[in-house]
Amino acid sequence: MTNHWVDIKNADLILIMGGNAAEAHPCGFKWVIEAKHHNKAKLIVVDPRFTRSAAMSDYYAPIRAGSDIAFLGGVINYLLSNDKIQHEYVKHYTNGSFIVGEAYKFEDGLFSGYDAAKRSYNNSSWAYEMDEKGFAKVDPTLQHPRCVLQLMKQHYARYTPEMVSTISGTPKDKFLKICESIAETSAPGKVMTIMYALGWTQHSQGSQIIRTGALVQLLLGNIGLAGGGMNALRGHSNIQGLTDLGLLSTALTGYMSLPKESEQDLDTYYKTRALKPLRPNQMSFWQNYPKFFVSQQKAWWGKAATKDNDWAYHYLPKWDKGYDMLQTFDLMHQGKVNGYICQGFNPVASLANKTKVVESLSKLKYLVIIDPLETETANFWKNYGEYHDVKTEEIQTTVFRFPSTCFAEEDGSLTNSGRWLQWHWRGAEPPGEAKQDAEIIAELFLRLRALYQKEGGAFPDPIVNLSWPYKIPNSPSAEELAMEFNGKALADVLDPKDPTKVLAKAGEQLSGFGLLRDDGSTSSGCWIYAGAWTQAGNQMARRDNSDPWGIGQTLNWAWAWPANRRVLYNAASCDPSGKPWNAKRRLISWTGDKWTGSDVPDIRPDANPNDPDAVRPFIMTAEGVARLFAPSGLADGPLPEHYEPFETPLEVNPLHPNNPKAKSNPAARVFKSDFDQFGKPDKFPYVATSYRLTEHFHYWTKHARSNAVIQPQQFVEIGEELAKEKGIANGDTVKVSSNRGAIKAVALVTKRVASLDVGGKRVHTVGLPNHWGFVGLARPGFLVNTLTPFVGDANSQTPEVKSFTVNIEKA
Ligand SMILES: Nc1nc2c(c(=O)[nH]1)N[C@H]1C(S)=C(S)[C@@H](COP(=O)(O)OP(=O)(O)OC[C@H]3O[C@@H](n4cnc5c(=O)[nH]c(N)nc54)[C@H](O)[C@@H]3O)O[C@H]1N2
Ligand SMILES: Nc1nc2c(c(=O)[nH]1)N[C@H]1C(S)=C(S)[C@@H](COP(=O)(O)OP(=O)(O)OC[C@H]3O[C@@H](n4cnc5c(=O)[nH]c(N)nc54)[C@H](O)[C@@H]3O)O[C@H]1N2
Ligand SMILES: [Mo]
Repeated sequence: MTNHWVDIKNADLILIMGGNAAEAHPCGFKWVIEAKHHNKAKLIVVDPRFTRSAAMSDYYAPIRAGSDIAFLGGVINYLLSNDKIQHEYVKHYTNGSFIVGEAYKFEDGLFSGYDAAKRSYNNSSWAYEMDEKGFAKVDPTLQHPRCVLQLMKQHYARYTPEMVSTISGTPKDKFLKICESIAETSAPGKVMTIMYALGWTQHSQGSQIIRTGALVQLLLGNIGLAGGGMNALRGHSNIQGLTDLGLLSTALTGYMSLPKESEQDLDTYYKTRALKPLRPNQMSFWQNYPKFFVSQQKAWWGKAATKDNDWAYHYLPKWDKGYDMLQTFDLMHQGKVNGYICQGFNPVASLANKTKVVESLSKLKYLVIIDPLETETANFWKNYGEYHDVKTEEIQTTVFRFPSTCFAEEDGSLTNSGRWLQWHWRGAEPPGEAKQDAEIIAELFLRLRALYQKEGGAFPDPIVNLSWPYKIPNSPSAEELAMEFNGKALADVLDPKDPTKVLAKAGEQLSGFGLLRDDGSTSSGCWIYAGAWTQAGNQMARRDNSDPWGIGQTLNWAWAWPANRRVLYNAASCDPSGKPWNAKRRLISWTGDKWTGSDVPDIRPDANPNDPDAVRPFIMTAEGVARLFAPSGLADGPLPEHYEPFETPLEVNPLHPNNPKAKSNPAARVFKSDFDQFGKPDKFPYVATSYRLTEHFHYWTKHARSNAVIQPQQFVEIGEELAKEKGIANGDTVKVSSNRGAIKAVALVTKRVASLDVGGKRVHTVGLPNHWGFVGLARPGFLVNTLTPFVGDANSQTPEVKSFTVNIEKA
């Protein structure tokens, strides 16, 4: 989230699209209700199904799964062609005025620089035009034909209301009604918030869908303001913490990234990360990258990370390809993986294309399961009749099971969607032989280290030199780990302006990332968490919910990264002179000599907005402003473009009917063996999507009797029109099949799933709740991921499980 849960109450308009907060985030959804009660806010929901969120909305529109870029691109076209943008904001706070080089082209559905053989882009032609001083050229009048705003106008002119309706199936009048409401928030004092989750992420173009939402918000001037923002509703209670701590295969902590294979030395690595400003006087905050990076290396390798060995840079693996789940299981499928440690993960149930996943696990020598529960993955080798028909005698994989605790049995902090780190205390002792995850990993590490110490091996240094400072080596405590993430001074940290002044004494916990240094004198396991556990103690355990400004800015409740800031880019909540766009929802303002207010300023506190070349609010970009057009950073284009899902009922992409290369995301990574696994519309004519129910949490709660009773077995939702066509009655058993497999379930015939007119066809949707399987107390059944395709988003590699195609028949 750019903002936070409580802040939703400040919105004038709430758009829930690509998520179903009432169902999947029922506790957070109460802030939507608060906004309606206290702020007369309106709620709009756009979803293929009339959901529990839709039931609370003021306006609902259906959409075909996988077509949100067409819808939102149409909103952009509406805003630009009806002059409903926040002019001052766009001019000063976005790159709308930046001039793009002559080499940039968009033709026939492809951006310049496409390499069809590699299915990837070389983005050099997307760069800005530069001046002699090395700054990007701008046209403050926004009239230059190659300035970003003009390029956008041209790009989205194709997204007419008719085209939107053709692609997404949303009736034109409903689409236009929503455009009108959204456009009202272009007034400087009005804000819309966007709440989204997996309905946007789980697509082959998921990152670009989210970007299109952000573009809408930037044109409206809705980012950085209370009640505004782009608000990703995160999933598992600590999935925000997972990404913060760099647990993705190409990430390091605090959104730093693993070196690539082409970056064999530290200087090359810094070159594309510690970027100089692209406009005069901007902060380009990532210039501090070396401070964060060296401090992380010191936390990981302590004394073994020295200036002479480039702070142990060579201990880090170089990224040849991402090892995301799709890649890892594809390698496993090719027989290239011996062992797999599966911690808190049930891929047989949750990953796409169950058959491929089970075949992959069958090729392992060993599989380690760390989980409090019995799972489909732990039992993948067992035959469960028609639900899971495997030949046990042919599977040679050894499965080790380590029972772990769950969150209620341990202390620690969880980071919520609003970036708040909240400390929690254990509610019970772990049962039986269960151990905490940290203890299990510590035991594994200590034994591996002993082996490397004894036997050497190809490259023992990163393992034998790993810093392991915990009091009880086989049981690091949550407190110790939290203090390590925060970071401490390894030598006295001096004030660069006055070296006689000591800002932190050697051995002290640091008060924030401003004290991190690139000379080895500080360590911090995760720079954005610096400030969470200072000399003053555990800031995450704070529980003072006083709200002096009355807008939910409870700065003494827990601790938010970065720097306890609650709303990111909050300097954009003021006009270019530093005055709030809306004084009633004041986050910060310029007092003449400093920034102050109800939040921690997201700008240098003394950065005068009235200076020529003033520091702009988007301090993380080298531009200082937000990017409507992204010259770099995205694999699949500088501006979002609609492409069809890899499985679609349409024969062509209506925007590019004559270019088959531009039918589906041309830069999405698809493995060769999966290409021919995609279904065609003649056999699989219906759009399928999968989703959650409040009554279950993924595949855990089918182990709990009460949940198993309230939602006992797999069902599929279909609309009345499709049911009639197929002769299916409510309660019938039906077979749903894709090109990868079939499941049986009970049909729920409902008015809530609409049939839509798409690309000249009548398109029906089949809705698949996720939660059942063949292990647990609920009625045993099939796994929905038997049906889903093995293809991921071009940037995040998130599998496309929200839009694929199936057939349905009475069983
Ligand atoms: N009770 C409960 N709560 C949970 C979970 C749970 O299992 N149970 N899981 C947690 C986790 S890990 C996560 S990630 C979150 C997920 O939170 P959400 O993303 O909100 O949950 P989903 O139900 O997966 O999907 C949301 C909606 O997206 C819609 N949708 C599908 N395709 C599209 C599309 O192309 N466009 C649009 N506009 N909408 C589409 C679906 O119809 C569905 O209503 O929930 C979390 N909360
Ligand atoms: N078709 C389809 N597939 C999907 C989705 C979808 O919408 N549609 N959603 C996707 C999403 S967003 C998600 S997050 C995934 C979820 O996929 P998974 O993460 O694989 O599934 P879960 O059942 O949430 O949890 C995995 C295991 O973690 C265990 N666990 C709980 N607490 C702890 C702990 O403290 N320590 C350890 N070691 N284990 C613990 C649980 O017992 C459970 O067995 O599914 C994805 N798959
Ligand atoms: Mo999730």
